Amino acid sequence: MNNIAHTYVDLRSDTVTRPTPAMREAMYRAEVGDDVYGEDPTVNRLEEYAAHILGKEASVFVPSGTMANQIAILTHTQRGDEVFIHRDNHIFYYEGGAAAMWSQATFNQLNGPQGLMTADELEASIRPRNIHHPRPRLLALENTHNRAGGAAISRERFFPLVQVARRHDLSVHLDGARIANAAVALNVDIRELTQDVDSVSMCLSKGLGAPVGSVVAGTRDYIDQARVYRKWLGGGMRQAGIIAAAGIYALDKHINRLAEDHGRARYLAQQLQSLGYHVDMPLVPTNMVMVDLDRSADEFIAALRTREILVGAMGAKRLRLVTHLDVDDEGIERTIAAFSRLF
Ligand code: TLP
Repeated sequence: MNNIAHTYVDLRSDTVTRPTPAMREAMYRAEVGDDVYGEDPTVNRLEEYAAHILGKEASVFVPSGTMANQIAILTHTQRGDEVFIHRDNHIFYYEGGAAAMWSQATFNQLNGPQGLMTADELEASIRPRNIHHPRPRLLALENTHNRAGGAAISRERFFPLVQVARRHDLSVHLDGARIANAAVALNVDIRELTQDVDSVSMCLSKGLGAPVGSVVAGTRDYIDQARVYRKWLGGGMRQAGIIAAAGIYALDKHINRLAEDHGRARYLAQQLQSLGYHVDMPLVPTNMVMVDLDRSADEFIAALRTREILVGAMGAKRLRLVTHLDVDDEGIERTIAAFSRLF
């Protein structure tokens, strides 16, 4: 496994990207201070820059996307409050039940195609204020939607949900781990996709290529409170400018290039389809390709691994392939060749 990064085509996730030489140079040169005292100039710069990109007053730098989402929920809710969420959202599906431990919110799981519940279902699930019901408090959205195949969701499509939330006095949190992918795929400014929500989390360590780090953004008051929860969770990171510098570099240089990853994913999807594979394409795809098999995903993954291609499972018979900074055209061709031998 030692040489995986160099010899394998690693399509398991865009989290596997390694910092480029230029990003490492920016990290090497970063000015640092103690961020828990608010004195790390590079972290402060990243937080201002990320807030600007996300169209919010302020943001806070945190170690991971999971911590970003958990802090966001903690900041919006009181114990027992109700969070309306699609059952396939990362916060519900992949965060180890963390909200049950930290915010102790109640999760009302909704369904609907492409990672979105319908406005009617949301409306119908919000119960009147009554001693028997939890306090309806938060709507949680995700864009791009991971389990829905990396679907980019346009404002037009999620706005009806925000309208329902507003009518019922719910706040709205957006898990925007890959919001930059969504904006690039939809050809809109990131702010068009964040302007309607109260808080947004964004990962620097996925397609954007930083080694670690996420941000949560919102109003200044909201972020002041989020900083308290970051400390509670042990997310205060001291001389974090070293990694914040990578985040600044990523925001500067790696947003527009996401279009390349999307192009490679599209090409890969087309080639796999023409080999006879069933590829599940969302309405607006980004950097993910979901392949539905008629056999066990685990066995298929093991066979691909012997050909030095790494992919992930998204279900018993479903594969996920994710393109990113460290996968080039040659890697895509090697992947197609490996799939052609396994059909
Ligand atoms: N997702 C990972 C796995 O956890 C599934 C991946 O490989 O895609 N929100 C979304 C939408 C995510 O996809 C992820 C990571 C997170 C949050 C959490 O980020 P981290 O891994 O930094 O805690």
